[in-house]
Amino acid sequence: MAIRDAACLQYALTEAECTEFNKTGLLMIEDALSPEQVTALTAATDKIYAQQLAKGQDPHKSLFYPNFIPDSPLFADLVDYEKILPKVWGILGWNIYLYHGHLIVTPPSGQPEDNKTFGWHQDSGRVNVEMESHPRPRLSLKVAYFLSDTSQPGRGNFWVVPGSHLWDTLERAPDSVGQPEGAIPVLAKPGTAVFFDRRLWHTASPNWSDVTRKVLFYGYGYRWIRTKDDMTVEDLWPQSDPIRKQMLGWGVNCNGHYSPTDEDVPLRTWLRENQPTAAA
Ligand SMILES: O=C(O)CCC(=O)C(=O)O
Repeated sequence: MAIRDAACLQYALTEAECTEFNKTGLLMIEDALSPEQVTALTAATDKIYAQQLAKGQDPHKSLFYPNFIPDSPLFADLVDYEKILPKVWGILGWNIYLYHGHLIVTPPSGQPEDNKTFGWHQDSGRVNVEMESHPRPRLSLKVAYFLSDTSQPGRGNFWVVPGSHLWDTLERAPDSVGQPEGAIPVLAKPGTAVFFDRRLWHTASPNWSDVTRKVLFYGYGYRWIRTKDDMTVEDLWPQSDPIRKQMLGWGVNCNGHYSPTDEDVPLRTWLRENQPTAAA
């Protein structure tokens, strides 16, 4: 369900959630998706995966599939999902949109378990080099919806170093063996939404199990940040309500990304009426 009336504020970011996210760079919301939603989203994901396999995708390698929102109305419905978007604006404020989205399917690797260092990184590439400040600015976050069961390690889990969002560098284990100190696998059941700060040092990991991992990633950032994939979502604008349209990157003109008018940011108008403390 999209953002319509104040009922969605039952899912507003709580003080405890805010403290947790600020402290660790991470927030897990279990059962954000119902089992029925997980089943339907999994079917939509499987359809894309089958198409990509038919096009030559290696069945033992991860499928990284950006710009997936236009592929199914079910994916578009999560852009302004009432259980999640209130927490996103609780963290970032109202001048936001979906700057990036990708779907990842991680099949069993078919390889024996090893102890090689994973691909640790912060999000946003050159932003981390070219922006002067310490700690780095938050700018964006991702919400990862887990469709498959990664509640046990070894299933291609998302890994993080909690609290590392305030670090500019990550000390890696020597000789590319082992994981950095403090690193943990995120143990997420199907239906869990995992929020992570873009600065949090994180990584994917190999899937040594026989359970194919499926995750949907939604990246929210300020409206003055450029899209990070093609985001060909313009065709969805006409049938979207104003807040979803804002999330899908609509705006009056370029200046409105920096100095938004009320028309640019219907979310601010909605907040003025329904959650004035968040409208500032
Ligand atoms: O696939 C994963 O678990 C990690 C995804 C990731 O690194 C990202 O979305 O930035």
